[in-house]
Amino acid sequence: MRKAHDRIWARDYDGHGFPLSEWESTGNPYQLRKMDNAWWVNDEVREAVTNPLIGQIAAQLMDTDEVRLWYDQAIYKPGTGEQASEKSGNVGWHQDYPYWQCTDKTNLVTAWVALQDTAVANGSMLVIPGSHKWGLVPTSDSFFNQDLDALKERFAKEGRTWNEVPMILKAGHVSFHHAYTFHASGPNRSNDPRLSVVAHLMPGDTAYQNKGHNVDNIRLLGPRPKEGQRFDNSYFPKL
Ligand SMILES: O=C(O)CCC(=O)C(=O)O
Repeated sequence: MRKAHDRIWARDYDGHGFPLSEWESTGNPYQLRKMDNAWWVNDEVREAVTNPLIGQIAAQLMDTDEVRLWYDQAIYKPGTGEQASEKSGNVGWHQDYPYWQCTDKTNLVTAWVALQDTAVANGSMLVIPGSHKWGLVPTSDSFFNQDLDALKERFAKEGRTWNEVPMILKAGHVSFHHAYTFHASGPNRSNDPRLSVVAHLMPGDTAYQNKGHNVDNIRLLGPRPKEGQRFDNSYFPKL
């Protein structure tokens, strides 16, 4: 899987497809890299994000008997070494669901696969337990805002217990979070990149509903998606 990451960033793609968008270097070596729908161009990623065991666990969490892949991400958080003030690899406190308001379900889950032992020192994900019960919080589409303190100030309001828990994982472990769970990740202060592959998963009968915020995935339903149309074609494989 780590080699698969290398191949993705080197544009060494499997098959004859190509991704919705390719990774472009900004020239900043500390910048977070990610590719959505990496499974289109990489066999190892495809195998991981359509893994039946991950599907079985997600089915229990979502209380459904069928699970489909919504999309995946390959994420590369460069190591900053001693550059303590470096923030350009941060992922801001956010919820996933604001980005997915084109779906008629809200109980989607994400499986986050660690490709090395992962702890706070190398930029593990942080989560706020219980935040999945806060519902959709306005302006929480803040993945790309790298100021974690400012975001905490914005979201840690009265009545919301803000307890930051690091997801400490061994290589190959998988964590799961709900689409409303607040999560983020800080700097990777190690000398090695923090690699992960992420599967965003949905109940098998999830359909398009226009709630005012679309993602590129809508295009995968065809030129004129209709409300109620299920995300059940080959872009959304069953686990
Ligand atoms: O990898 C990270 O630090 C954040 C990942 C994330 O936002 C997600 O899996 O939903």
